[in-house]
Amino acid sequence: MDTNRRSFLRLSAFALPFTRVNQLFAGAPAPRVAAAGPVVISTWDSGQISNAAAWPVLEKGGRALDAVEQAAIAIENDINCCVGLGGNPDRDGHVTLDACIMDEKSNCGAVAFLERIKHPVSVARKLMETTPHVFLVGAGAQQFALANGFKLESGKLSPDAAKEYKKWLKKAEYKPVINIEHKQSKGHGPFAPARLDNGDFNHDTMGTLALDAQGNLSGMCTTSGMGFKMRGRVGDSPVIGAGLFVDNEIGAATSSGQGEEVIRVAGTHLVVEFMRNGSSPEEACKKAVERIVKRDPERAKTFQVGFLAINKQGEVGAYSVQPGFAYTITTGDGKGKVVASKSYLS
Ligand code: SD4
Repeated sequence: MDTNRRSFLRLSAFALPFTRVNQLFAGAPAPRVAAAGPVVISTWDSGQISNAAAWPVLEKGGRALDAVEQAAIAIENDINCCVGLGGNPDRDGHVTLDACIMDEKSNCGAVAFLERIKHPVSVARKLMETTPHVFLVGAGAQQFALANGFKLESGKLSPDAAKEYKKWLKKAEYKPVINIEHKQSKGHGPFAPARLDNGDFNHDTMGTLALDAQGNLSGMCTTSGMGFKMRGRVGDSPVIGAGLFVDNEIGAATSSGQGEEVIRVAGTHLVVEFMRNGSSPEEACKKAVERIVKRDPERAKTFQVGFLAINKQGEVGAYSVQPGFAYTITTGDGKGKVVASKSYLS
């Protein structure tokens, strides 16, 4: 099995190849849940790890905000290609993390281009709760984290990431050269490839949305971003309105995939606005995907974007550009169930 596969596939009793998961749940109706009960949803099948950490908080009547933070911490602790310090590095060999969090009062916090700090989501929450600001990046974000007691980690790549980086360096022939961007206008050259060598799309960001027993919504999004990205590149994940948006009157949305495409349309804000205008979560995600595809239908064949949403009634839905996107829902019995998303392309 390729080292980039989500690590839960290696660890979990649910260890099914992803295509099998698709087959199992393909065509399953979008689950609807009672407004009174808590529910948590996370992107991808690896959302089982996040939901399992969020559920105990919700089950005890805890706050959605605490639940989504626990969801993030669990996946940031896991060694996988795409979230946390074990993820794939940028093209210069450094892992840089992006994360954000948003609560039921539209408080939000975000960090981006953060290095050597294990839990960017908790730094984002600290920023939200203790400062007047919502977004810190790079050295400033790290300085803030250290000043607040977060530990500086070694910066060493995980064995999987080191191996993948070595492979990528060979293929991309990447040598830091001034203005290399202009010299490589065709293909990816030294840039992040849309797909990894095993054919998987180059991303698996974790976005989690929760509705608690009090009927309040919160969300988070955490990622190491596109593997082998340009140094300093920030995607949609930490951008409020792109990778995550929560409006406690209406609903919440998160995204995974090619961040640049999501930022261009303020993707998750758009999904929530479609819900405000009467769309179900799935319809709202579909309309946002259509907005992205419309801009350049030919190019849309080359990338993946998936949206996941929940409304105030606890109904959930997803939609993606390409097949293969999935989400995990946990409610009622506390067991995470993986659901395949419908997609624009087949
Ligand atoms: C980004 N949306 O940085 C993220 C990519 C992703 O796992 O999904 N990463 O553009």
